[in-house]
Order: sequence, then C-alpha cells, then structure tokens
Amino acid sequence: MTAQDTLVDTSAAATTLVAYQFRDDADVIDFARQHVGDQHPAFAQATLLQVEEIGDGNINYVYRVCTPDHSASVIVKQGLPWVRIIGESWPLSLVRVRIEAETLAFEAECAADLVPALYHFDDARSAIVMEDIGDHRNLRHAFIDREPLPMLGQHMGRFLAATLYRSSDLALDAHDKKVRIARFINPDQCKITEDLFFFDPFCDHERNSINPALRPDAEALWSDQQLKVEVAELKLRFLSAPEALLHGDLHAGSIFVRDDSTKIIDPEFAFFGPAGFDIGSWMAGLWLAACAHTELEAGANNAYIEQLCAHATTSWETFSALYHAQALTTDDASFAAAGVAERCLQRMLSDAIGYAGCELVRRTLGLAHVLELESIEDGEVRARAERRALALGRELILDRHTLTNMAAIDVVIRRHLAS
Ligand code: SR1
Ligand code: MG
Repeated sequence: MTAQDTLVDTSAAATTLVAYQFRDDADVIDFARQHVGDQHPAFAQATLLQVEEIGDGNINYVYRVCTPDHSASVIVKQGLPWVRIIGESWPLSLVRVRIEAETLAFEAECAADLVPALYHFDDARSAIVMEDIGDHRNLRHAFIDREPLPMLGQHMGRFLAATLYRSSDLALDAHDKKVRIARFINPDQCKITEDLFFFDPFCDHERNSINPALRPDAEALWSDQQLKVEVAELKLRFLSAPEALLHGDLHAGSIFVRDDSTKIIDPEFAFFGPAGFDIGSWMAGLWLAACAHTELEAGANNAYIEQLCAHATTSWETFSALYHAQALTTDDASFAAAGVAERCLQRMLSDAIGYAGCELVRRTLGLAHVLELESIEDGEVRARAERRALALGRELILDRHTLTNMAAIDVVIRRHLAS
C-alpha cells in the first residue's frame, strides 16, 4: 500500500540513520506486534511474522508486516525528517506524521469504509500502524488497465462531501474550528504544494521535468501573463482560505480500489484550506488518465475515456447532493438562509476547476508526473497526450468563473480530449 506518482532522478536517497528509525526487520515486527493488539486478533496471535518494505512513494518508508501465508497483515509507515527519495538536502517536518494519523482518524469518523483503519500513532518513532488494504490496487494501475470501477465516482463524491462538510464552518462550532485549524498547521507540506503545484510549472524552473517534444508548448504557457494572474489568485486562496480539512494530495496514487471498494490513503498533506482544492485535484486525476488514454492504445479507448469523464460527473453530482443535504442541517442560524448551500457549492466548483487546471499543468511540466502519461514510451506520442492536458488545464484555470455547471465543464473536457 503505497502512494504513487513518478518523480525524476531519484538517485540521491538518504543514507544517514536517524535515532528513532527502525533498525531492522525485527524492530518493525516488534513495533507492529506491540501496537496492534485487540484491533487485529489474528495478527496479534501470529507466531511467525515477516516484513517487506513496499514504499514506492516519494516521502516515507512503508512496510507490510504479515504472516508467511499473508493471512494476517498490517502496514507500518515511518517518516524521516526529509524527503525519502531526495535525502537530507530536502528537510521535512515530522509534524506531517501526526497530522496524517489525526486526519485518518477524522476521515474514519466521516466515512470509515473509505479509509484504512488507524491502529496506532507513535510520536517518538514518527510511525503509524494501520490496516493493510493489500486486496486493493493502486488506482493508477487500474486506470492504465482500463478497469471500469463502477462505484468510484460515488465513493469519491461521498468521501469529499463527508470530510469537507464535517470540517467546515457550517458543521463545526467556530471556536472548535479555530482549534482544529491550529492543530493542522502543516507548513512544510504546504510549501511543497505552493512551489510544485502553483509556481514551478508556470515558469522555466530547474525542478521541472519536461518532455523535449513539449518544450515549445511549455514556453508558450510561461509567457501567458493572464494565466499567471489567475494562478496567483488560486494560490492566494490556497494560502488564506481555511474552509475545511483537506486531504491535501488527492491524486490517483493516493487511492486504492477494488470493483466494490475504494480506500483513500496518505493524508500527510492535510491542512485547512479551500475545499475546492481536494475536489479539483481528484477530478484532474481522472482527466489526466483520460488524456493518457487518447494515446495509450490508438482507436480502442474511447469507451474508457467516456467512463473516466462519467466518473468526474458522478463524483460532482454525488458530492453536491450530499453536501447540500448536510448543509440544510447546519446549527448555525447565519448559514441557514435559503441559497447559502448553493452559494458554497458554486464557489467550490469554480475553485475545483481552477485547481484541477493547475494539477493538469503541474503533472505535465512539473517535478512529479503521473504513471498513466509516463507509460507512453514514445516521446512524440506522449507529447500529444500531454499537449491536451496542458491546453485543458489552461482553459479550466482561465474560464473557471464562467464554467458554472458540470455539463458545461464536460463539454470543454471532451473537446480537448477529441482535439
Ligand atoms: C517531493 S513530493 C512530490 C509530490 O509527491 C507528493 O505526493 C505530492 O503530490 C508532491 O507534490
Ligand atoms: Mg503521498
């Protein structure tokens, strides 16, 4: 169970041992045994356990501790004070591990079936023990294999509606909300997003990774002054609008799936920010996969592209219906007036479309790319798919205030996918 996106040049990984770091397999196994207990009796009673390091994400170490026949298992995730695949030259606060644990607990209150169960958080060792969801597979691979995933849109819409509403000002007492905002201040993780999502891809930054065949398109985008102003506005809202507790990194690599089940993992980027950020990050993941499928297998993928577009529509429809229903139950008289819920939803949609646009651009030009596009081996062919993502991203950012409903957005998406 790891979160997947792809980074360039991962050669300089850290070598220094940190005092609290797991020393060896036995150390990981002892830690898991000690902290699972009643929550997973079959695991607690197992006499023989083994461990494998399964992390292929960018930031942390992830271990599966299991019986030899894999009949009982848990996941142990440990953070070091830097980005795993870069090393000590990119330090990172360990507060992210506590924030991940507390966000998982909050998400479980909202939608227990859609997240792995949290068994234990250990501050001293910056480690989390949680449910193994190894019977699910990463959504990126499911997308590449064109899995239909009939429940995906409904599950994601429900997750977003529950987490974003229940951490909002409509649901929380104002004092409680301020305490929560403080508890989820997550500056190092936010700084990664502020840089990698909102800044680098919109200029010729050394951290970018750009397909040479796409270079002229990137240069044209960098000279678009109107676009920079719109991205600045989106970044300002990211920095200054603590509307709801966000997952904060809701790309397809943070989602695991079965036909009948969806699990959202890895909320280490959680903080109170604009609700549309999570919604847009999620929808952009669908549209990035759709862009990849325009070139992955010529002529044969229209049906799957249709399904990906339908997931976006279902996600928004499910989200907006559930959010609206919850908003009508608010205890705060200020927010009970007719039309408040609709106004909130309109704002979230235009933000979501803007943030989706940024995600499309950053996964095409920035440091961290997506496997769906990267799996297109031929650079010229990949550039055709990436060009669609770039052009779509730009239009969504620029037109987010006039694209006021999902039907209009869907028309724009399909036009770019067919271009
Ligand atoms: C160095 S971290 C690069 C990216 O991976 C994470 O999952 C976030 O998406 C971040 O932007
Ligand atoms: Mg992650």
